[in-house]
Amino acid sequence: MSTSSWLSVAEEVQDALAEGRPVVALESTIVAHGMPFPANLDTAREVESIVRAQGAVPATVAVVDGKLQVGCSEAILHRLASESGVSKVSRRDLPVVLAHGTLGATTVSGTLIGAGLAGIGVFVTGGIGGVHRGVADTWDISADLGELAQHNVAVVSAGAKSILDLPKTLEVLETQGITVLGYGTDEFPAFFTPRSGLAIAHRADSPEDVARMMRAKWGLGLTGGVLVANPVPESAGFDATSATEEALTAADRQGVEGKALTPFLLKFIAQATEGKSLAANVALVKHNAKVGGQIAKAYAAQG
Ligand code: PSU
Ligand code: MN
Repeated sequence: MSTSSWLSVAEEVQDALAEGRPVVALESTIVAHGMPFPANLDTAREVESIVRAQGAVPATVAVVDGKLQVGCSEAILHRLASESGVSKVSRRDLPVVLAHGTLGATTVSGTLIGAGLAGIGVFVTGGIGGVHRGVADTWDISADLGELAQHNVAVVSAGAKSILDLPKTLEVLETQGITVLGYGTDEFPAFFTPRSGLAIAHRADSPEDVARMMRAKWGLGLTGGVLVANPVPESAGFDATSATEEALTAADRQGVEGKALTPFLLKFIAQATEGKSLAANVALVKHNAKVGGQIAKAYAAQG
């Protein structure tokens, strides 16, 4: 079914999909570029085991040996977390990294392609990319937004990253027809913190509720994603507003742009907050993994 010369789906993942059992896709840019070693590796492993504890099979996506790999071994996770020079891969980069056979970490956008091709309905990340602040000058809008519109995948995310222009990010999500659901909230979460002050149109209060909306959207034949906006737990939330301002100023001064910008900002904020933002990031990803595993289970049960 899902293995071609450019795509490889791990056997465990293929078996689960064939039998209609729950599967959760996971991205790898957060491992290679979003967190420092060894917190990145510890988090990647813990996220996989949280997904398993909910009764779902984890499928970390990456580019390995000339294939888009859906479901990575422990050895590959270790390489993604520890090697330097791992590419950050979205749709435009995929052909190059595949052709060269080099190691690539997929962003939310790249991971959506793998999940879509394999037929995985639920995907867990930390926070999606979106419209960057200063977009009028830079035109920097994450490929995540366009890709979310193209695949029948529900993405569990702590809103969008607070380094972004969140009102404009919500506008693009609406234009692209992406169904944004506040998970137990009426407000769009802001990554490190549960609140942004921005109201969203729809909410869901249980995994079954989300799964039913996924079934409704795709059952009707509507293509495109569902964004489950799951707030960081209150106790783990952290206000990184001033560190974010500092990070944006530093990026501007140093001329950091393009694909380097998001990793630069996350690293700067983690250093400026002495690891407090990193702790919040780890906590929100783990929380998303739990909720994502539950949604995958409910989705499979409704199939
Ligand atoms: N969530 C995190 N940390 C991250 C990311 C998400 O907690 O590093 C990554 C995702 O891979 C997302 C990417 O797709 O950041 C966005 O990058 P850009 O803004 O360049 O599109
Ligand atoms: Mn960008």
